[in-house]
Parts: sequence; C-alpha cells; structure tokens
Amino acid sequence: MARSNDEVAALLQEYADLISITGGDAFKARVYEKAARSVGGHHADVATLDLKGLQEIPNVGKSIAQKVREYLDSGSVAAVEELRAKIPDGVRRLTAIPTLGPKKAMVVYEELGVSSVDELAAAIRDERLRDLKGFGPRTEENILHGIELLRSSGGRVRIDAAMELAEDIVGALSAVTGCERCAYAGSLRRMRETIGDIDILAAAQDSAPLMKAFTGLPYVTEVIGQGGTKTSVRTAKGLNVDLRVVPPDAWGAALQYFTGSKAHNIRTREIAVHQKLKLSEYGLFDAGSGEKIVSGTEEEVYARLGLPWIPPPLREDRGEIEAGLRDELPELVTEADLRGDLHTHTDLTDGLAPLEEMAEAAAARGYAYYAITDHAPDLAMQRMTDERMLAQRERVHELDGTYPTKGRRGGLRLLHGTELNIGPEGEVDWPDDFLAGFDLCVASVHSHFRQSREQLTRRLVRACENPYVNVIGHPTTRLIGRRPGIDADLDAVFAACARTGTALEINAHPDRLDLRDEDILRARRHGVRFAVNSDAHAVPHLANMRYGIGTAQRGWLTADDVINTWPERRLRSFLRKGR
Ligand code: DGT
Ligand code: CA
Ligand code: CA
Ligand code: ZN
Repeated sequence: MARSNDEVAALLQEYADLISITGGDAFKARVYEKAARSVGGHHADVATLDLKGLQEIPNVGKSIAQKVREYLDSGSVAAVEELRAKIPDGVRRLTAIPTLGPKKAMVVYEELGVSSVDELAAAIRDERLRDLKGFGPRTEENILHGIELLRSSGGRVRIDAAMELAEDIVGALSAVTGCERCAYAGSLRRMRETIGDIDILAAAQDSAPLMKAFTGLPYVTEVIGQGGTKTSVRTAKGLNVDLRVVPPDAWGAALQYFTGSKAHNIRTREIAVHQKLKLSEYGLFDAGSGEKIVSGTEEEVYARLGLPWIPPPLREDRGEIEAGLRDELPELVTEADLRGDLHTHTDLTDGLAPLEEMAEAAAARGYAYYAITDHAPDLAMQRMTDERMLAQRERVHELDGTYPTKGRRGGLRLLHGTELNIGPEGEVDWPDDFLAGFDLCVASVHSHFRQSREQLTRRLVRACENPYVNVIGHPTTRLIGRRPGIDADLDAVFAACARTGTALEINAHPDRLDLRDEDILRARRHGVRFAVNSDAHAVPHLANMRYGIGTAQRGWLTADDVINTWPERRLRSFLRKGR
C-alpha cells in the first residue's frame, strides 16, 4: 500500500509543529515542514527507498532520512515521541486558531491552564488574558476574530453559494496570461450537496501570475497559506478556497487527484499498485523505474488503469470502480436530457412571478412541457379556492402552445397541476372528482413532521395509493443544515411508489436536494421513477435544475429513470397511473 508517503509527510509536519510549539529553532521547524511537503508529493513510494534513495528527495537531508527510515522500520520516531510527551493535546488544539501562534498557545496553556478553544474564549471574556506578558486588548481582539473564523470555517456551505464563487474564480483566472487550463475540482465537481472548501486547479508553466491574481480577487479577505504550487485564501463569506497550479502536462493526473473523493482515490491508487504503477497528483508512473507513463488527461489516467472515464458525481467508492472494470457504468442523466419541469409556482400562491413570465422563461430554457403546480387550499396561508384554481386552469389552456420554445418545433405545452398537502392521515386537499381535472398532482408533506414513524410511513404510502397523486414532492422534507428529514420507513415508501406508479421528486432547490443521493440509490433498487423538479417560486429558481441533476447523477440515474426527460406522450401515459 502506498499510503506511506502521506503518513510520513504527516509525521514530519507534526514534528515541525512540535518544534515551534516547544520554542525550538524556527529554522529547523521550517526545514521539516519543507521536507513534509516534498515527501507528500514524491512520485515513488518512500517505503521502498533506502537512506540514499530518501536523501534524493528534495529537502530531505541525512537526519530527516534517518528519521523516516526509523519510522518505516519501527512505526515511531524517538525524537518525535520525546516532543509529543512535552506537549499537551490542548496546546495543539489551540494552534488551530489562525491568529494564535504556537508560542502564545503555550503561554496561555502554562499560565492559565487553558487547553481548548472554548476555554480560551471564556478566559478572554473574563479578561484573564490581558495580564499575561506579551498580551493586550489588541491580542484579545485578534484571537477572538481567529476563534470566529475557526468556528465559521467548520461549517459547510450550500452548493449554489460555492458554485457561484467557483465559477467566478475560474473565469477570472482563465483570463490570466499563461493560464492554459482552469477548473474547479473537489466536492464541488462531484456535486456534493454541501461544500467544505473550494478546490481550484490551474495549469501553467509559471504559477506566479496566477497566485497573484488569485490573492488579489476582491472577495479574498485573508491569505491563509501561500506557496509556489498551492495558495489558500478565505473569502468574505467565510468560505476557504485552495488554488493549485500544476504544469500543463500534469493536468489530467492533478484533476483526477484533486477531484477525489479520497475514498475513490484510494481505490484507484490500489489498482495502480497492483499493476506495479504509482498514481499521484503528478502522474501515473512505473513503480520500478519511476518513469512517467501518463498524466495529460483524466481519460488517459483511467484508461491505463483499465477503467473508462468515471463521471465525477460517481467518484465516491460506491461501486463505480467495480462497474467501471466491467464496463457497466450507467449513462447518467444530464441537464440537456430534461424536457420539462413538473413542480413550479406562480404569484397565485407564494411565487413571485405571474404565470406568463414563468412560462416564457421555461420556453427560453428549451423545455417541451412545463407544469404549473400552485399550492392547494389546506395550506391555509395560500388562500387557494376552487374558483381561483379553475380560473388559473382556463388561463393555462389559453396560453398552452403559445410560447415558442428555444431549439424545438412547436410551442411550450403547459400542464395544469397542483401541489397537494399530504394530511396527517395521508388524505389530500380535494376529492377525486376535482383532482381528476388536473394534468398532474404533486403531493407533499408540509405539516405534522413529528408523527410516529408508523404514522409518517402510512401517510406517504396512502398518498402514493391515491390514483391522482403522480409525484411525491420533496419526500423527506429536510432543509439542509436546518431541519432533518422526517422519520419514515423510506423503503416501504419506495416500494409503494414502484407498485403504484408514483414518481419520487428530486427537489433541485439547494436548500432541499430532497431526495438525497443515498436515498436515490436505494429507491432506484425498488424500480421507482423520479422527477427532477425546480420547485421554482421565481424565474431565477428554474436554473437550480443543475443541482437536482447533479444529485440525480450522484444517485446513478439515467434519463430513462427520470420522467421529465421523457417525450410528452410517454409522460402523459405515466401520469394516468393506469386509470
Ligand atoms: P470538502 O472540501 O470537504 O467538501 O470535500 P473534498 O472532497 O473537496 O475534499 P478536500 O478539499 O479535502 O480535498 C480535495 C480532494 O483532494 C479530495 O477529494 C481528494 C484529494 N485529497 C485530499 N487529501 C487527500 C489525501 O490525503 N489522500 C488522497 N488520496 N486524496 C486526497
Ligand atoms: Ca474541497
Ligand atoms: Ca481543499
Ligand atoms: Zn412547492
């Protein structure tokens, strides 16, 4: 296993930290830090190297090489253990605060017995810090700011916030002279529902102009780390961004590495090792000779490992390696496959735009059909009545087919629908004869989230059994980071959907992304169909579809699994539910 480079790099970095914390030689600490980076990025597995081979790694001298050998042979290093014993874990926790150096961390620990970030915040509140030598009101302010930064950076952000920022940065850096390629990687490229930090990759012969442009971006508030190949910044919204610049011929290997996920990369590296190869962010190398084999494109890297190119949303080690080896990867649904949107609102209820504007925007997106699904009367604040709904239906019929749709023959087909409320017993707003007048019904849970698991499950299953309910809207009702999903037996619900011909929604709003990827994977095994919907309440929300599609891709869905990619006739037949 070629995990040794990472392990050794982490050990050397820790040693460097320990040296500074204990007030050791700053120069020595920097030497170890540099060595850590070199080892982490070295193409050959350090476990296979002797003392001489180790010393050929840049920044690794004799004494460092000896420590590395000691670690590889015995699993520990005496010098590191010695320093470890001197340092309480608490001090190391304190140095995670960006504005608190190791020396000051040691002082507050020794003088005040403070050993956690919370204790430090409390000590500042009690004004216990300002009496220490070298500390003053200014220091307190700085540390408090650092604690705030630390706490806010612990949180993950919504994918749309990260996406907007990343696209802006990629645009700005692509315009820099000498930039040959630029893209975002990491969890954003994999379309995870939330993003820890943004990883930007660029290819250029000379990294300096890119690094300079990057740190000069207007929303960069702090440069956390700066080097020749990697720079990290914090932005005004508290989001961190890493920029890595690689030589153009290493683009493919670097993109593959920094797209991750870590779990996926571990698998690809294992495959490389079995073939006597070594895979790193610098390329795919012959493990024996160290000769570079490929690194220019991701396709080449995967191909040399015996794999087809794997779409980033699949790269989570959830079976994509096995499927790839058998050449059985799914042909994932894409945004271009969508023919319509089946859950949208207008200003008749809580939407912002009138029907006409929403329909016009939908036609401009090139949709073939578009459903208006305003809220039903049981959501009392929406003040819906039979009359209002029927008046809207007339207007929908008038406008049907009148909006020329971009890139398609014929006008936009408008479907008149509604978003029903699934009541506590699984009942919905209107009797069957009224429901029969709609082209489609979405039904969602909007109340009584805390019923028992049995009640919630029965509620959803009953909704599926309603012959007029076509789509279960935002099935778990979760709000990312704010409200957990309801506690229902989802497998029972998925089975009911498959049995009754009811689709499950993948709500594309970045607050929801409901169903989520893992539930989609499970639902798919039951043979359920899905509808990827924007749930738009305003024109700009129509564009959230990309996040719904990203989530569908993470759930391995093909176009055939998604009813709103189907031609209108096939869709209408599905909506009849065998009636
Ligand atoms: P995030 O930022 O928490 O939303 O998730 P990621 O996946 O963007 O993770 P991040 O930013 O820590 O690293 C970006 C990619 O770099 C990650 O997906 C895979 C690669 N990577 C980072 N650290 C390691 C590592 O220790 N080993 C391996 N094999 N890959 C790593
Ligand atoms: Ca990341
Ligand atoms: Ca990162
Ligand atoms: Zn809705």
